[in-house]
Amino acid sequence: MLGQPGEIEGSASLDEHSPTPLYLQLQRLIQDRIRAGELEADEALPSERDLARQLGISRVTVRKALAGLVEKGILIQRWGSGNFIAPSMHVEQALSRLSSFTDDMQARGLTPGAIVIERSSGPSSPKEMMALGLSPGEPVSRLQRLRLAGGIPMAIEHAVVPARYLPDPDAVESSLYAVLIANGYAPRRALQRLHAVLLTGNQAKLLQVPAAGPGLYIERRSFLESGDAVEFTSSYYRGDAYDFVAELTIGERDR
Ligand code: 16G
Repeated sequence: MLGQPGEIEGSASLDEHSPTPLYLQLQRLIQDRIRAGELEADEALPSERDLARQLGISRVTVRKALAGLVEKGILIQRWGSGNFIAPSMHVEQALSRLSSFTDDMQARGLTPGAIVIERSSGPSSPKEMMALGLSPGEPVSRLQRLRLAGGIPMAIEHAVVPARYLPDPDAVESSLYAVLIANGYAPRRALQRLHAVLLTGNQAKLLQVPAAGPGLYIERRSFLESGDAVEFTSSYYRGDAYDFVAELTIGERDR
């Protein structure tokens, strides 16, 4: 295993004839091992020199791969003792700031990502209609995505947007907010509520955490400057990934 200097299973999976550069292949190999639970938080990686020797690649390539993973927050470098698997994906989000997933991750130096699970459009359901304050049957666009930070799944998000603000859910390639802003419909204010849940088997599988593990359910309703609702998003976050931080100030009355 990668964590045991001297033996690396899967060294055969680096293919020097592949069009994918070797450093990217090595990054994937390490990330796959983390996902599979074969490399655990705080586990040390073999030294650069050992990895290079065992995989039959140059130290420069190994260094480039590891530096990329450090940048993504997947590995941490401890001065003088080498590279370790980062303790866990732990991200703080200020509860009082209206930001997108993409902004939040970029602000932490993590690469945001999204895997689309489902896109659809059609007349709003009664629940969507109520949440967005729409007239009966008014069309909506829906987008269900697995959100990733540095390749690690963080949340499953289900966004519903009135079709007049997002006529085509296919228009969202990476950031929903970027598309809304580009269309002139920037979310200005949001109401958010959250509570703890136990993740279902399917959710846990997507988030790559143990089944029935803890999760956070978060609902966000965002509004335009005009006061009209622009999104209703319900999300399931991995319980170990996010810290929501709220700043509290004393009320006028109590001063
Ligand atoms: C955040 C929002 C979500 C919004 C998404 C847009 C929470 C709990 N939710 O994940 O409501 O739709 O950002 O992100 O923070 P995007 O612009 O990267 O697609």
